[in-house]
Parts: sequence; structure tokens; C-alpha cells
Amino acid sequence: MLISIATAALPAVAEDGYDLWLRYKPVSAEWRREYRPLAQALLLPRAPSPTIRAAERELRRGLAGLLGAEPQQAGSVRRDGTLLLGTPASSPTIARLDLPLAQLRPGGYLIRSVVVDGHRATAIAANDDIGVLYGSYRFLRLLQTRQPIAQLDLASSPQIQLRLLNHWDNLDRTVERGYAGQSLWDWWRLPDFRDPRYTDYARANASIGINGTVLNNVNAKSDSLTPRYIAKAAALADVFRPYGIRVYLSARFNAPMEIGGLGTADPLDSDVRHWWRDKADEIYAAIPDFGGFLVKANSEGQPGPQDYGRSHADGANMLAAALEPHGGVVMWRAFVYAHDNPEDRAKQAYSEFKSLDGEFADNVVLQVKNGPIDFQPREPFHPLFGAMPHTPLMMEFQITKEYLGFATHLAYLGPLFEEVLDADTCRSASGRCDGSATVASVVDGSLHGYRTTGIAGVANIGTDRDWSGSIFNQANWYVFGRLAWDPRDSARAIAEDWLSMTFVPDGSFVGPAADMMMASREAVVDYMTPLGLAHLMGTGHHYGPAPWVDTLARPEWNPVYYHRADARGIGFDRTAEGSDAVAQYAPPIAAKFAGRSSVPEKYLLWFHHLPWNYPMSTGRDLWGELVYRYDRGADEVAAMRRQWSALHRYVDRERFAKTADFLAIQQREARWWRDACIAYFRSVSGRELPRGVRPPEHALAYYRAQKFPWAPGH
Ligand code: GCW
Repeated sequence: MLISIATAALPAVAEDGYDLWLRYKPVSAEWRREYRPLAQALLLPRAPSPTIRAAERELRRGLAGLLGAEPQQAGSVRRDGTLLLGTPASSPTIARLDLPLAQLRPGGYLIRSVVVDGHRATAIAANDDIGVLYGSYRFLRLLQTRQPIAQLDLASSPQIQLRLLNHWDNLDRTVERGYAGQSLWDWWRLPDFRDPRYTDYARANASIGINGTVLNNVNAKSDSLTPRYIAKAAALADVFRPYGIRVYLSARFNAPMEIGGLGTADPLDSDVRHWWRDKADEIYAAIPDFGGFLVKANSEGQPGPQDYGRSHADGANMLAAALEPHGGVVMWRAFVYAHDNPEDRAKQAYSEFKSLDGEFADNVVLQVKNGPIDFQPREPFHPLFGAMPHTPLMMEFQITKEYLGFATHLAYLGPLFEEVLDADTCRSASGRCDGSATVASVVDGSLHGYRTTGIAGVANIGTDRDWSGSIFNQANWYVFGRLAWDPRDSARAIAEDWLSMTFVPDGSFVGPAADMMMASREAVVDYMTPLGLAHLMGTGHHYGPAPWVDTLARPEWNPVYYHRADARGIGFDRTAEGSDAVAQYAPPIAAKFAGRSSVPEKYLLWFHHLPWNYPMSTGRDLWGELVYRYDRGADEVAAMRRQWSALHRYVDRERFAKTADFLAIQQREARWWRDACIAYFRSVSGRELPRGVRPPEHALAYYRAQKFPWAPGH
């Protein structure tokens, strides 16, 4: 008695975000009365695998938290409210139910309310144990989001096979473009010390269906392939295995020279081929389910096959041959551009890879960024999607917000991912834009019948207690996983689930908070790069505005390369009169993007160079519209801040305050972006500010003088 009084007197434990969306806070008494009778006992397969054990642990933990009581262990169905877990092969009870499991893909699950021996039960069934684990997380999500569970009949299968995080983590624990502390991987103390956090990382990923992780930066070090580091990766693989997560490594192309003592890394050299085969054998001996290699080659100074006059296909196929006997894949990145290539940077990946369609080995997948430049707040979809019917293409999204205000700015990426996945490539069999050839249909393999399908997200995870550098950045990890599972899911619905689980499943909170999230990415577009502008960020670190930079060695590293503003106008002409990048799209899209009046306004200056007085659909001229958008973006952040303040009573103090502080930073920085860009474009255009518009706080020189040598992630 004394103890419970003492406990009750303790202040509520602060929430720091560590639990992510797996908080399992108690439901109300009313919901408990509804849920409890349906989740009282757990019937597991007789010989539970480590994966089934993980499902059991999660259900126990989740139900204990949500309902105040763990389910009892059952040997058979002897009472109502038993949860039946398993596959037909592992559980005679599941087998007897004769469920329609044939419709499921690997990893898919079925959750159904059934009657067994006269008792009500809920089957969480699949054809494989990992499906049972995914189904268990889904069952918990139903409770977390307060869905009825009495009459369940739902089936779900992942639509994409490889659902991967890419960590740009270095061996010294710095993270390229990482804004959430150090790398989670404590390489130095591995393999002996296995931080319990690795298990929580695996739980979080499994809860959203992520099934692979590339541990090291694509700007790779050969050391990752030495025996010492293979042993460290193997330890992580051991932790992740029960959760269905395979490890992959970024491979440095000239590793045979750097750590193998060879004089070349030529992919057609037999010693080199041998070296990689032996290396693959060595890795698989330590990690039997190793996933494969991710490779950045001949891009931004990384070594690659072109150093030896060989093609990307030669390089990829050589590695593929080494992995093939073990079932591994090569994910070869299409993010290439060269400083000595005068071609529009937006065209270079397509120019390089399109002609190689069909030249790649069966276990090679090309990994293509969502847009043709580089993870900007907005880009049109990459023209390679739909253009390589004979080569599986996988999507690369960036979850970490290198170009969207780092960890501090609240920008929900669901709408960005959705906009890309829903885009119609118009590469349907009929050539019509009938919505049947979306980017999602390329990536999930349905359009071209790809044998391997995949999607990768550059992780935003680090050692920060909240994992992602801010509470709302967790939503970007979450929505990536959910869209990887089903690229046709809705960003809004996913945001609502995330809000319900991360904060509280109360419509009066979830509705307004989801509105705020859904508007947030567009706000960033407006205050950074409206109307199709891109890459105006500070040089190198990409923090803050620097549209004036024109001094860097490589032309395409300079913001002026992208906006091309001068006294007459602004924008990059990518029509036939300009770089003709439009021609890389299917003809109907090319025609749409090429027309000044048909191009969607959001891509206007991506494809067109226009005079400052160009008349816009709003009745303003281009200059006036640009200023208006910058204002609108900054105003939207002010509105987000007010919105968040109004929600304070739904959120615990620590997470509320952190988010509120970050929104204050974002408001200040949105204003900075707006002011600096308006000051700069006014100086180039020589135009006056439209009437009533607030002048920038400082003169242009002030903004130009800002320096950030210690910005994170660089
Ligand atoms: O987005 C750019 C980044 C680089 C990154 C590169 C890439 C890993 O600025 O930091 O390097 O793209 O994707 O390879």
C-alpha cells in the first residue's frame, strides 16, 4: 500500500521520444472493457522461432501497457479472447482454420476473428514467421489507434520486396547529413558490446515493415570490408535477424587495391573478380543472410569502373557475380554527374544509364533518387522511372532533411513521397496517361514485371534520445516504412496513425495536428525554393539561403547554376530551346512540361526561364508571385506555431516544449530565407518590392556575410 502511494506521488515521468510510436500508453476504461476480453491469452506455435518470440514479447509488452495486463500463455484454445499466432506449418490450430493465406506475398499477414472449439479467438496468421511478427504489430496498431477488433478480417502484404534504410554512417560515428547525434553503430565497441538500443531500432523498423539496412555511408571506406569490421556487422546482423532485417554494406569500388593489395580494381580483371568472390564468401561465412552491396561509383569523386574505361554495367555485374551464389543483390546507384560534363546536371543520370537498359545481371537493381537533381524540397520525378523496362529500378528517398531545414524544421515528408509515387510517367503500354504507369507501379514492379523490387530511405536516425533529432522527424521514418510497404497508402492517413500512436488518439488533436503536418512541406518549398526553384542552399553544408554563390569549382555546385536569374528573368530553360531535359520524359509529359501554360506552376522555373514580368495565373507577375510565395511560406510557419500552441493540453511537457522551441527556430529561419532570397532576387532583377510587402530586415550584404563552418552533418 505504502509503495503504491509513493508511486502515485511521483511526478509523471517525462517523455523524451525514445519510445517512438510504440508507446503503448493505457487506453480508457471504456476501451479496456472492449479490448480486454478479446486479448486475454496467447497461443504460440509449439516450437517458437526467435521471430515468433519477438512477436510474443511485443504483444506482451504492448498489451500490458495498453490494457494493464499481459495475456496468459495458452496451450490450446480454452477460453474466449485467445490470440492465435503462427503459420499453417508451425501451428496445427492455424492449419485447421484453413485461412486464405495463398493470396499473401512473403511477409504478408492475415488477421481474422474466428471461432475455435466454441471460443472466440483472433488469428494472426501468415505463411512465414516474419508475417506473423508484422501482423502482431498491426494488431497492436489497431488498439493504439482505437479501432474495433471484434470482427476482424484484414489481409496485408508488402508491395515492394526490399524495404531498406540507407545509413550514411561513418566508421568514426559521424553521419553524413545526419542531424540526430552520432551514428547508432558503436563500431569501436562492436562486436563485443551489443547496445540494447540495436534491438529497439530493430523493433521500430519491424513495426513498419522495414526489412534491410545498409550500415555504412555510400561514400564508403574499404575498412568496412576487412575481417574486423565484417565481424562487427555480423554482430548487428545477429541482433536484427529475428526482426526480419538483413544487413547490407556499401562497397568501395577500389577496395581490392586499398585492402587487397591489387594494382587495379578493373572489373574485367580476373584477379579483381577473384578478390570480390572471395570477399563475398568471407562475408557470407560470417553473415549467412547478408543482403548485398550498395555502390556509389564514379560519382562525386568515388572510384568506379569508368576509371578503367568500363561501364556501370561492367562494374555492377562483376559484383553481382560475386554475390550471386549466395543470393545477394547489388544496388547500384544512378546518382552520377561529372564536373567535366557540360550537360545539364538534371540530364546526366538518364544519359548515362538509359542506354544500359537490359545490360545488368539478374541480381542488380539500379537505385534512383526520386528526382533528377538531389533531394530538393520539390523536384519532378526522375525521368529514369518508366524508361528502363528491362532493369529493375529502386527508389531512393532521403528521410534525413539535408535540404529541408535539417532536424529543426518541421517538414512532414509524406506529401513529398506521395507526390513522387503517384506521378504518372505516362509509360503505359498504350502510351496514354491513364494513371496506370505511376512511379509507384514502376517501383513495385507491376508496370514492367521486375523480378526484384526495392525502395530505400536515407536514414535520419542517430544517438539522440528521440532517435531522429526531433519528435516530428520520427514521422518521416514512419511514413517511409509505411509507404515502402504500400506505396499507394495515403500520407494523410499515415500521419493520423502516427499522431495517434505518438501522442494521443483523439480526433480533436489528430485532425489539427495532421493539417499542420500536411501543410508543412509546402511551407518549406515556399520559403526556400518556390515555383520550381532548386538548390539555393548554403554551399557545402546546405544550411540556410545562399542563392548568390557563384564561386565554386564545379558549376553545378553553385546556386546560380540552378536559378539563372539576371536582370531579365529567372529559371532554368529545360525545353528544346534550352537543355532539352524535357525530352527525357514520355512524350505527353515532355509536352506538358515544355509548355509555359501547361507546366504545373510548381515546376515552372525548373523547366522555364521567364521574364520577371511574366503574367501568372494569379494575376500577379512572376516577380510579384515569387515574393508572394516567400511570404506565404514564412506565414505558414507562424500559423504552424500557433496551431501547435493550441494543442498543448494534449501533449506531455517535454515533447511539447521541444517541438515549440523548434518551431520558433523554424519561424526565425523561414523569415531569414524569405528576406535573404527577396533581397538577392531584388538586387539581380532591379525590381521594386510590390506594394505592402515588408522589406527584408537587413541589406543583402548582411545575408551574404553569414558563415556556418560548423553546421552539422557536413
Ligand atoms: O545529396 C548529396 C549529398 C552528399 C551525398 C550525395 C549522395 C553521400 O550532399 O552528402 O553523399 O548526395 O547521395 O551520394
